[in-house]
Order: sequence, then C-alpha cells, then structure tokens
Amino acid sequence: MTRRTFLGSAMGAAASAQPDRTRRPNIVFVSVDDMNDWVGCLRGYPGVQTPNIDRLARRGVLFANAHCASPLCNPSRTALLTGRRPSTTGIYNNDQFWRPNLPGVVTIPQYFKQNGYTVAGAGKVFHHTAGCNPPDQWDEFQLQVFDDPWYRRDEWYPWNKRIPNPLGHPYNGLKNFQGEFDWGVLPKEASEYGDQKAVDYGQRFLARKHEKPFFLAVGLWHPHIPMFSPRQYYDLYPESKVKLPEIRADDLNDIPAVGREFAAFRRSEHERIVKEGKWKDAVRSYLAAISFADAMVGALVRTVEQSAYGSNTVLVFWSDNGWHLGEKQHWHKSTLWQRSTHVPLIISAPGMRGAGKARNQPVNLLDLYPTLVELCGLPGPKDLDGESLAPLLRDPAARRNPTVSTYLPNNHAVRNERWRYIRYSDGGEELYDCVKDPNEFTNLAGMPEHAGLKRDLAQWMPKASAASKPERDAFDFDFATYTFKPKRAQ
Ligand SMILES: [Ca+2]
Repeated sequence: MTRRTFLGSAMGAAASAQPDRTRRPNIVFVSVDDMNDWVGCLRGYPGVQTPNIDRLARRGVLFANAHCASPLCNPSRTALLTGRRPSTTGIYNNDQFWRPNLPGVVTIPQYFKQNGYTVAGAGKVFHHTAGCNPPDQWDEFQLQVFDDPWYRRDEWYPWNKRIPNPLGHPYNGLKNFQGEFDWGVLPKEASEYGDQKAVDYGQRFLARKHEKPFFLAVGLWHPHIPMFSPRQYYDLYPESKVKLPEIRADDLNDIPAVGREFAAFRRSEHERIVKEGKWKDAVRSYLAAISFADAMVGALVRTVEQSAYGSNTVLVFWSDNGWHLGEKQHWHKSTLWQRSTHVPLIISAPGMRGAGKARNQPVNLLDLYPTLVELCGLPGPKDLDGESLAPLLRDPAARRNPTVSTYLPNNHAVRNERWRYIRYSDGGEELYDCVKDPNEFTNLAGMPEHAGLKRDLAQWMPKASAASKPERDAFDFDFATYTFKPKRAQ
C-alpha cells in the first residue's frame, strides 16, 4: 500500500523523499448548522451575501450536488463522523446516544488521534446535547457556548450556566410561544456571540506551534435557530427586499402519506409565522445568520492562510443538513426533499487540480471520512459506507454513483445528477426532475415511462435498515464520568 499522501503524490518524487510525518497535511474542519443552499456559490437565494464561503469555493472545490446522510443534526453528524449511514448504525434521531449504541466504532477524530494527529475542536461538532461528544474523542475541546442559555435544559447542557431571560421570550414577538424558534439582534457585540468563541479557540490553536499534524474541528451553530445575529448582518437585508421562497398552495397534494407527515412536523410554527405576518422577518433572520456564519468562516480561513500551516492544510467546509423556510408548508429539516438534504460542501487541499471548478456529481457527507483518510495518506478503515472524494478532487470528470439520504428507518432519497427518487417505509414514492423542477413541485413517480429509472435509482438504496437503537432514556448517563449504564428493562 502506498504511504504517500495526496499532497505527496501531487508534488512528486522530491516531496516523497521526506519522512512521512512531516508531509502529512493538517485538517481544519469547519462546519455550520442547518445551512441550506442559500449560499452565493450554490445560487439557492439570489442576493444572499456569503463572500467568504464563495471565496473558499474558488480557492478549493465546491461540491454543488452534496447531500447529508440524514436530514437532522444527530443522525447526520453521527453518520459523517463514524462514516456509517443511519441504516447501518440504527442512529436515526436526535434522542439517541451514539456512544453506548456503537461500541468499538472509531470516529474521524479518534482515527486521526490513533494515527499520530493532535485532535482538537470547539463548538458543535458532534450533536450538541450532553452525551454526544465524549471527551476521549479529543486531545482538547472547548464546549459549545450558547447565545440563548436561558432556554437550555439543565440535564442536556450541564456545562451551561442557565440565566434568567433578560430579553423577554420569545424575542421575535411571536405570541405565546415557547422554545428555540426565535430570532433577533441581541444587545451584545459580535465578539460576544457563542460561535465567535469557537472561532477564537480555533485561532488560538492555529497560533500555537504543533509538533504533530493536527485535525482541528470548529463547529458553528449559525444559522440554526435561535437565529440571533449582530445588527450589521440584518442591515445587509432590508426587509423590503427580502423575497419569500417560491411555493405552491397545492404542493402537498401529490405527496404520499409519510412525506406529508414529515412536512407536517412542527407545522404550527409555519402557521403562526404566516398568521402573525412574520414570514419575511424570519427569512431575513435566516439570511442574516448565514452572513454572520460566513464572516466567522472567513476569519478562520484567513487565519489558516496566514498561519505557519497555510500551505499544508486541508480545509473542509460543510453543513450538517439543509433547512425549509415555508416550502411545502414546512420549517426546519427532517424531510427527504432538496431543501433538507442539499448542503454546502467545499474542500480545499494542497496540490489538488481543478480548483475553482465546481463538481456536479452527487456526493454525500458520508464521503468525508474516507476522503480525509486518503488525503492524509493514512491506512484506510475498510468498513466505511462512504466513497472517497479524492478521485473527484483530482479529476473534475470522474464518475460517481448516485447518493442516498435516509430519514428514520426505511425512508430513503436517492440523488443522481438529474433526479431525486424517494421511497418511504410504506412504499409511497416521489420522483422529481431536479433540473426542470428545482422546487420539486411535480411528483412524476406515477408515470409509467419512469418505471425503469425508478428501478435503477432504487438499487442504490440500502437493502436493509438497522432497527432504531435505544433512545437516551434507556441509559443512565453521568456527565461527570461520561459513562452510560443501561437501565434494566421494567
Ligand atoms: Ca442541523
């Protein structure tokens, strides 16, 4: 097996004469949460301002047809970080701990740690509730700092000091509303926001001298709800210019029962926004939160470039899932449509060819684990579900198979370069021509001429789905010792 890294291969024999350790690239792994394709370089919303992400896309490779393994935080992040799809692990929702359910699974940070890397992180990398981010994953880690400590349940965020809500709740003025579906400009400086503290950590880490190669993960919360951002990001989007997403009143009529059920999840929030005249305000807040995230991504990228590690660092930028803003009468994610599964994904690696040229082949966040292993020249774990993106980084025309997103057991969406085929657990189907019908208004699954196409796409769906693993209430979890004891069956 070759021990040369992707960088080593690209640079040729002179570089390969150096000892392995000095050639292994560092990784800076930057994530955002619930950022859909409303990013300049993905053209999801004309007028969105994401100059830093767009610049990274020009410097690196934008995967313009990238999808999450699952359209929800915990299953998406667990799949990405373990390299295994939900139908393999049985981790399908936000109420499952991966650790006690997947003994022996080696995650990306663990794998790099085992292979001579310093692994460090800050913010939301694994899912953010207690029990999802075991400290043994990291050499050092700075926990998530919330902008809304007044909402956070103590048992889920024991490191977080709850304070009385100083602003009134909800801050956005929705009537009689409780929960995290909130937005606005907090009375504090940009530097005081929680995500900025994660970026600060990353910048301090990059200013230090590191003897070993490193894997640094900085996980931003924005644009996830509550969408709180500094005033200057709201000022980018005057409310009179904010456009609502394109919708059709009859859009749900041709969707089968399970799809309608997914769309109906937290429907009351959509209804309330519409009824109280807050739709534009909420869309504007999402745009502001995207631009705030973009500024923080830019600050971190510039620090990498100006650091001692700039020429030997792989930069990866990703979002865990997309986000609806009223399309199909839905807010949030947790659906198998383009709004929920399509995510920004950019890789900038030293020595790669074809930088600045977007790839339109279907790819998945699951593909990151084998990609990073290959780019760093590490011996690859053999039992990962994803496929390395390194061939696509080398060759913009490389062929790719269709890719799959899964939500809860036995519900899958397959994407190729043109089509999305969804099949739900009860056999209900949807088929969209994503080129002619990017909003996925017209379900073509019932048309006889598409039977062969559906058969071809269906073959990429997992043949079996693992049963859903026990949820958090099946364990006594102790945060101090980070141990999980299965509760006895009653
Ligand atoms: Ca998310």
